[in-house]
Formats: sequence, structure tokens, C-alpha cells
Amino acid sequence: MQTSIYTKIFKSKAEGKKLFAVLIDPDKFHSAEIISKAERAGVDLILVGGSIISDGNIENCIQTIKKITSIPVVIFPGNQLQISKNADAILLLSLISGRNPELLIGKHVVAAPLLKASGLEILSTGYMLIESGKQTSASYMSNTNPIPYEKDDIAACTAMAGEQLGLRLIYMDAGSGAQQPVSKSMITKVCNTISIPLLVGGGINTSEKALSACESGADIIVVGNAIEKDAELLDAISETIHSYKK
Ligand code: 1GP
Repeated sequence: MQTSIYTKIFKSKAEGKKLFAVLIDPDKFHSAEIISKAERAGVDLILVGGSIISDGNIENCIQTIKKITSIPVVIFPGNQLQISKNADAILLLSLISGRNPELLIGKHVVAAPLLKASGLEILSTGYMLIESGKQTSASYMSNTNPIPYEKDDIAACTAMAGEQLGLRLIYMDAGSGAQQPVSKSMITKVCNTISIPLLVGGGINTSEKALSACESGADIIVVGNAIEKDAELLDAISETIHSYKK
């Protein structure tokens, strides 16, 4: 039987190994070359999704990726339309940093039968937007306020509540192309508060920033924009994340 993606994530965390996830925005996915490079670099997960998909197509994007690589493909949905049975799993996001009922439970009710029929592995995720210097697409589109940059306690209690509600992952996101990633102190505080795996993304555009997130306690480092701009970064960031030891 195939090991579930969650089992692999949880096992890596237990062994102190960090994972590297690359985010592909279907709107910006114009060349399959980046996927081949990700495969060669040893990327662990490919996330696919975006706040808005205007001229890209998530179905075509996932099919193309699946033809090239065996790296697990996980949907990171910008909305309830972004579901494809051709992926391996989906981050079922509940936006726990916000107070928009549609994104806490409403959209999930609408999507539930489709998700069940899809056969996708469902990774229920407490999604936390963190302030990063300027308003991000995710914050604007979700009509929610992110957690203030320096409010580590609020972030920790939010993540704790997510874990207590039974969510299986926490994702702290400074937003796509964030000016500054989530702070070291906030990642550390959240990491020390929960026992479920922690994803961190938004504005991680160098190996140094990836290392900083690892040192702070992130289990999965998510990089999108930086790779889209310069796919050569894949090797360096992957090496940094995979050679990290506590
Ligand atoms: C955005 O966390 C992801 O939701 C990735 O952000 O594109 O800034 O790497 P970047």
C-alpha cells in the first residue's frame, strides 16, 4: 500500500528532517523545465494553486507536472474551484487567522462532496496569514486581516487552537512575494506550541532565509516566486534544507 503524504511528512518531522515544497502558480507555469529541475534538485512536494487563476488552468498544469515527475502534487487551493483528482492530495485550508466564516467552514461544506468523490488525500490545514509589510493577494482576496507581524502570542494561540480542533498541519504564510518572511521569533513560538507539522512560506527567496526558517522550527519550507524568477535557486535551497541538522 502506498504511504500517505501525511505519514511521510509526520515521519520526516519525527526524524528532524526538513522538507522542501515548491509552489507552482498555474498562471505563471509556462515551462515544464522547472519541474525537471525540481526533480533533479530533490524537491519533496509540489504545491499547485493561486489566489486567482486568470489565464492558467489548474487541471492542465497538474497533468503536465504529473507526466514529468513522481514528486507528490498537492493542491494549495485559492478557492473551492481548484480541485483536481489528478493531484495526490489537497491542503484543505481553514483560514484560522481570519474571521471570515466562508473560509473557516462555508466553502468546505460546498466542496465536501466533490472532495470525497475526488479520492484526494485530504490534509486539513490551519492556514494563518501573517502581516508582511504590505497587503498581499491572499489577505485582500480573503477579506481578512493577517496576524500582526510582531504578535507571536496571537500566532501561537491560533496555531494551538487549530491543533486542538483536530487540524493536522499548520501553514504560516506571509503571502506570495512578501517583503519580509514570517519572523524567526514567531516561527519558534508556534513551533514550540504545537506538535503537528508546520509549513512556512511567503517571501523566502534565498538559501539564508530558508535556513532561518529551518532553524526556527519550520518543518516544510515553501518557495514560489523566487523559483519562478530564477529556477537555478532550486539546487541551493534544496541543499540548504536537506542538509540542515539541529
Ligand atoms: C505563498 O507561501 C507561498 O502563498 C509562497 O510565497 O511566492 O513568496 O515564495 P512566495
